[in-house]
Amino acid sequence: MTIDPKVTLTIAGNDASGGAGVPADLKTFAEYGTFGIASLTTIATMDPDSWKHSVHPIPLETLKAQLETALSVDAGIAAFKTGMIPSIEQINYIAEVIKEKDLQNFVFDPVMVCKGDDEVLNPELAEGLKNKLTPLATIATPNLFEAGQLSGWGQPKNIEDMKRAAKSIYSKGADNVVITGGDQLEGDKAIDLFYDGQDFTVLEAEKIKDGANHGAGCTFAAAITAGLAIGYTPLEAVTRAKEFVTDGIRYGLHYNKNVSPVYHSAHRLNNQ
Ligand code: PXL
Repeated sequence: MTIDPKVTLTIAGNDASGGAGVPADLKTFAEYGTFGIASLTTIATMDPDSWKHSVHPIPLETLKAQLETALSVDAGIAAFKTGMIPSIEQINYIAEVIKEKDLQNFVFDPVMVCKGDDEVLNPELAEGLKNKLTPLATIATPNLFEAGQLSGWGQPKNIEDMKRAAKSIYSKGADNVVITGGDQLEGDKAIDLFYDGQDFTVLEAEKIKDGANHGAGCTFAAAITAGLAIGYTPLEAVTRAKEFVTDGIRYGLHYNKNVSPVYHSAHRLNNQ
């Protein structure tokens, strides 16, 4: 038997609690049968009592060395994603590498804020994400807050607002946009909106009461990445990623009094 896995790469931060960031990405990549590689941008740690986040950026030179290693894989990178990026220098460098190496299938998760923490990335970084990485994205995956920042229209409150934001982000150069409303919009459905420049598709799932949603955004974007790597179309990748993350939220882990992350293996275990 020959097994010839597609290679997937994440350029993101380590969440020391294992639910979001690189741990979410690598576990999700493995669930899809892809061979995951990570280049770390930063490390996020959480105070056990207050769950206040601290970020510990990785030096630019160390990110460069990791990417050199990652990109030396003979099979090539079938698809990749970005997550938390702690500095404008790193954003600029990552954008340069994507262009120089002509990397394909880029899932751009414009991480600007962590759940459970009020600290939003500084405005300079939001501008960098908007101007340097959005134009390169195959699929951009902002949540409502991030869609408001990338579009400049403020946080969408309903599907019409989401459509306007998606069009704006598309016009900045992303080939496809999926805005994750998650459980934030009114009503009993968790709603995401996909836009490919022509058609809007509303994706619905049941809102899960008390669901474990820490890391849901990263996991969703990682599942889309792996889906593109194994040949799904953007809409197929997004649709299946929503099923994947919905099971992760439903069967998530009670980590401690502060946080409940999605369980990245739940979709497989629930469908065996
Ligand atoms: O969920 C956003 C996120 C992304 N990346 C890292 C994180 C978090 C939230 O905690 O720690 C590394």
